[in-house]
Amino acid sequence: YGDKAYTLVLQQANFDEAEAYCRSLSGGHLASVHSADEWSFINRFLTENGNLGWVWFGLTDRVSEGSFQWTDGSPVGFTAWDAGEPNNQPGDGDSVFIKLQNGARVWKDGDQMGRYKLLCKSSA
Ligand SMILES: [Ca+2]
Ligand SMILES: [Ca+2]
Repeated sequence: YGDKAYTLVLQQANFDEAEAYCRSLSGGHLASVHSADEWSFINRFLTENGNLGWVWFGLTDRVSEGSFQWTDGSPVGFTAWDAGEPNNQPGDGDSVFIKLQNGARVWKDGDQMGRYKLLCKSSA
């Protein structure tokens, strides 16, 4: 989408491992999302690649509880939280993953040690 490359990694990792892997790509971080159009693109991408849910992307409030930031440092604007999220659970709900439920993808904060697949965004 735009001038970025998106890479889906099917091997499961915790949030830190996921971000570290994405940083090994040129200009890479766990994916940030900045518009409804980009979110639609990511939804299509995950649908076409195994109809995946349970995927890490780049949102976290580990630095300051309750203040979510993208790991690539870009400003937070667009969000697609599930109803009732973020609820800072489980744990502190430090890191956010994409969940597929009832045929739609939503954002949920969860335990950063959870092991999920990952979506990176890097320079094309
Ligand atoms: Ca939290
Ligand atoms: Ca939660």
